[in-house]
Amino acid sequence: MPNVVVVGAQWGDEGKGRLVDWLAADADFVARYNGGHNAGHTLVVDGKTYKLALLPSGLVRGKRGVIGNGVALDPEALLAEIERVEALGVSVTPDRLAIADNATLVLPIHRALDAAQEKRRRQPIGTTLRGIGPAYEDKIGRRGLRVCDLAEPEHLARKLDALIDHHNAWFKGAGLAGFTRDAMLPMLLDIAPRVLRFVRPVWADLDAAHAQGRRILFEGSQAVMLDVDWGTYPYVTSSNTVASAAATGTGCGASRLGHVVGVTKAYATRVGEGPFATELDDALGARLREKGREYGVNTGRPRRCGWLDAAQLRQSVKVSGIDSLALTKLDVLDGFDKIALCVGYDVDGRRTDVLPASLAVQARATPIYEWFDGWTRPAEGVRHLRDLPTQALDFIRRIETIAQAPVSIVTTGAERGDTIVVR
Ligand code: 2SA
Ligand code: MG
Repeated sequence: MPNVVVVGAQWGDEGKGRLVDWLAADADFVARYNGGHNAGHTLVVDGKTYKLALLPSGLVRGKRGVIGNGVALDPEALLAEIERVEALGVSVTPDRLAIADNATLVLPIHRALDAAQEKRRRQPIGTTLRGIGPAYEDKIGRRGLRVCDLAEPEHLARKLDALIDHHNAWFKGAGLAGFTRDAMLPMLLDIAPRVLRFVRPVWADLDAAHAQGRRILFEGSQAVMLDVDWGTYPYVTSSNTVASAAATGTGCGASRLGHVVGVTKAYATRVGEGPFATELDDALGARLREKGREYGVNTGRPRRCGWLDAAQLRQSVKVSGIDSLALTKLDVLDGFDKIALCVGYDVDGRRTDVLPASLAVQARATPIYEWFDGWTRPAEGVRHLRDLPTQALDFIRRIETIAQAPVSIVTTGAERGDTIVVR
């Protein structure tokens, strides 16, 4: 069995956490490679609900968890989350969790910058305000602090001073109070030992695991349409979310990624601002939101809802190298009379099946829909493909054709067993 990468094929919240939990049964390691505690992965295991943000979902199943270098790690958020899951009976010890020594740190100054910059933007992005964007900016700007710096107090203090100088110039220009070393250094030194016990060159662990034939499951956060290169820029997160980021974000090597599963809902949601061609800003959208319980895991924000965009999905399939699709929440469409699938766009009177790169042109792209009859009986709880209503099967076949990828998994309910393995 090869390694597997799980990526979101829409704007996030497709049900990756649940899928990772399901696939983790056959994996030895579960590795996060991008994003930070802006992610929200919900798992329900034996009646207990786990809401994870930074920790790899496989930990709950007793798998070894890895936080790769591509993750933006807020050490305070990490320790708080460890405490929360330990209270639910999951033990998080250094033999269960490894954190890359070269991962970038998210600091209180980044949270402050995220909030202040969102407030000052003429067009806010709708970030999660976790400081993720500013932390990645510092990484790319080559002034970021890294996890390994926590082990070198003098070096840490010097880097922190330089970082504070850099950002205080901006705070001052914005008429805001800046940061001092005292606001961060004592906290970092205090928590350093509790973080450092997990810190390792994880690329070497993954290399050894691979050599021993162990299986690695790469758990993507956010989704292709939020990728800083491939998403609806600038309404994106600040990391690469596509499957290839699993290689750069863990150090495992591009040739070892294995099979890529793209996760998509049977409809579409988006949280935060930005283009969303198939959005239903009406009673149908509200119905999807209520039935699908579409509210942010971390922030509680109501998610925007709309029809599935198979043209967008094909783009995700291509740029992320998705081998097969997991189609989630099919049951949420139960009871709808008519169901639409976007198969392309009309832009200025011309048909295209490529979502244009330009935000200005995206705003003028109107969806071209194909309509499907609603199902005559519910898909909820169905566990075999043959038991799905024929209308739902037609819908799935058309998604495969337009998106140019086979659907390998379908989920039909909240329970772990409500999962159909297609092939
Ligand atoms: P950021 O905070 O800089 O990454 O925000 C930039 C954009 O990326 C979106 N984003 C997300 N979209 C969906 N789900 C995410 N995780 C949480 C969840 C979000 C929550 O699973 O529900 O609790 O609200 C996530 N993380 C980032 C974000 O909305 C911005 O559009
Ligand atoms: Mg989520």
